[in-house]
Amino acid sequence: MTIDPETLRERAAVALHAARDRTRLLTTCVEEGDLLAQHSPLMSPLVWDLAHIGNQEEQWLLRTVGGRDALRPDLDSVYDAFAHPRAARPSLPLLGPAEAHGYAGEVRGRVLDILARTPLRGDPLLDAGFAFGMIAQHEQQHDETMLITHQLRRGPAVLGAPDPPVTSDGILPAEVLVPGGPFTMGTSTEPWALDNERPAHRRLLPAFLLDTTPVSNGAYLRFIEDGGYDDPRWWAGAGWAQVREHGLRAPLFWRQEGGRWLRRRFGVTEPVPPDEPVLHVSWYEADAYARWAGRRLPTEAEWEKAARHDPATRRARRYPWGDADPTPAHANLGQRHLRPAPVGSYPEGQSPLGIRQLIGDVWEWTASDFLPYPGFAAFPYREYSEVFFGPAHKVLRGGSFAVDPVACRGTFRNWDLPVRRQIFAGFRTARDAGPAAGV
Ligand code: AVJ
Ligand code: FE
Repeated sequence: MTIDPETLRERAAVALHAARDRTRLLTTCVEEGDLLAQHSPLMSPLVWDLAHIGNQEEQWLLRTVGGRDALRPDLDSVYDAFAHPRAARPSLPLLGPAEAHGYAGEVRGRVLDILARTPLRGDPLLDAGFAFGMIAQHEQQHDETMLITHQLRRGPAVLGAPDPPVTSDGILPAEVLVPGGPFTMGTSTEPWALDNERPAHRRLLPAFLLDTTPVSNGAYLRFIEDGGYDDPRWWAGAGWAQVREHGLRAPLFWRQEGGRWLRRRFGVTEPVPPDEPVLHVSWYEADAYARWAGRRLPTEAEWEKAARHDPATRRARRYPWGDADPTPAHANLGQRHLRPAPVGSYPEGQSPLGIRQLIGDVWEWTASDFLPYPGFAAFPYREYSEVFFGPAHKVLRGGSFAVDPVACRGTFRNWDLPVRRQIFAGFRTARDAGPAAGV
């Protein structure tokens, strides 16, 4: 299917505008001091993200796509994520808040002019407006990163949003059988898919059972109350050392007071809601829970088959509900709500087999290391994905309430270190079906 150039241009412009609206909100709702501060050594100051967003857009859209002269070549090294670890960024000669806003705005003005003049074909960077889509996704990814910084920030709430709508519709089975057989993983046709999602390839999986919903806080509490954090049997690799060294007892942002579990969420402390997906757990915590429950994390391939494969047509779709872009009825995405919806929500977003909340709500840790697909080619730069491939990073799937639809789809792959807890990550569990379940 070919999309006409004006529609592509419009889509790119809409995606860039939406990202900037969110960036502006996240960087204007706090005082200047809070933009410059480092709220956690795990995160950049918010002003770094803001100017880095502008600098990536300058490098890719203004210089590479537009062929224009550099606006601020002196900023490239300051905002190079590989040159400076996050903990070192506060001591860089950063643009101040007003300058950073001015810089990002200046780049954007020129880029919109370039977008209006550039043919969106004839080159892999231009085809279907890929570079514009890539930069819109980059900005939205940093908007999620900045929301993580907001969650780590101490002090009164500055962000508000309505709770997700109540959409659960009765009692669901705990798990769903995904029959064995081949399916198509990855994509060669999604226009704005990033290099690590490509190319489409066949995989064969034996039958498995997958949780219908993400694991809830209530279920996770049973693991805690059963002494899960005191029993080395459940913990893999460096997970037990992390538990001991940091005295972990519960997900990040939780604390116990008078026998009750409370959690801090964007500046508000509240009782832990038992029916919400558990959030702010490391891969080690997810893996330990699964082992305690007599189960395991799904592999990345299992997750994608559950999310994309349509048993009726035996084709891979873009989302669990089909090929249509997400609407608010399908999934909790885009920072419309600042929390996941209760487990069992979003019946309209379920997969053909009835699996819920695969897209949105919480990123889901998988058992898999972040590795290239057969036929992978780094594009357009090695530092987006390739340098992260290997056993150090685990794959997360499905997106959270904090990620925009432009950077979330059935093929989208996220990754992080297995110790990380500040990201908006939860999980669901799986188990082998055994030979009886068949193909
Ligand atoms: C894909 C979310 C792991 O935030 O480090 C942002 C995205 N790449 N800037 C990250 C990214 C370059 C990346 N993740
Ligand atoms: Fe970046």
